[in-house]
Amino acid sequence: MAILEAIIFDVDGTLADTERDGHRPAFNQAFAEAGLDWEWTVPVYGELLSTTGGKERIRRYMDENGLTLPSADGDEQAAIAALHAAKTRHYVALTTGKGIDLRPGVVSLIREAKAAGIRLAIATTTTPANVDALLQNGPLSDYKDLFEVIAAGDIVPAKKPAPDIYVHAMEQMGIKPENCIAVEDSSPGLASALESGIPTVLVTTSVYTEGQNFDGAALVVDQLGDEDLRPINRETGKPLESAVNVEILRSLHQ
Ligand code: XBP
Ligand code: MG
Repeated sequence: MAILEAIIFDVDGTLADTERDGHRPAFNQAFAEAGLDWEWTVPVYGELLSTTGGKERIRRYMDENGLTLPSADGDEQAAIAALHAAKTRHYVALTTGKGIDLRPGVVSLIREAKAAGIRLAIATTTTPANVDALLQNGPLSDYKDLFEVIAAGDIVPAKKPAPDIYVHAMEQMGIKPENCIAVEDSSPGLASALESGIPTVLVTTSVYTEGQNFDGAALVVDQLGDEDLRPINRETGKPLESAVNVEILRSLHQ
């Protein structure tokens, strides 16, 4: 029987609800700064989220709406990259300024797992600077000591739902998929983790992902929960006996 040795966490939607009030306004600020009249409303952004990665999302929006970006030398990909760099600047300012709270139960599960000798890593589509901005000032400000690998952004060319980011994280750790659990919030994230060979995926649904299909997940709950907020099992509609803890993860993994 495989032993649970590591937990690999997604970031956006999983550690914090960053999409609607973090990434989305940062994209809109970058568009306004560039003199574009593009506006990603809450529902429009929800549609666009099925394309992971900010540059890829901008490209999709342009293609679907017949839009172009002015570029000095005709290099549209460079123009997208520049627009996205501005978006990252706005996201970093937004998250390091007023900040975005981590979701309930995230800090306690990470600390409990670390104390139990379980290895921790991150596998995310988002830009590395965004992970730093989200975590550096909050209750996981020692995140560089907690997570032994932070696999993020363009380190792999194919983003979720491709398995590459999880494969990359596990290669860096020198660990086998059967010894890992992934924690995700979205169906592209679930697909990425399963396709990488990780058999056990816990899904904590987030603002934009509540209605998605999570076939193949070991457990789908609305949140990790804490003493006051028990997670609701989406399949049964009933609360778990406690917040998601290491004991629950070990039994899921078996
Ligand atoms: C997260 C994403 C990211 C962020 C923006 O997906 O799709 O693209 O929305 O990040 P996941 P960048 O949680 O599945 O990793 O703009 O930095 O690409
Ligand atoms: Mg996510």
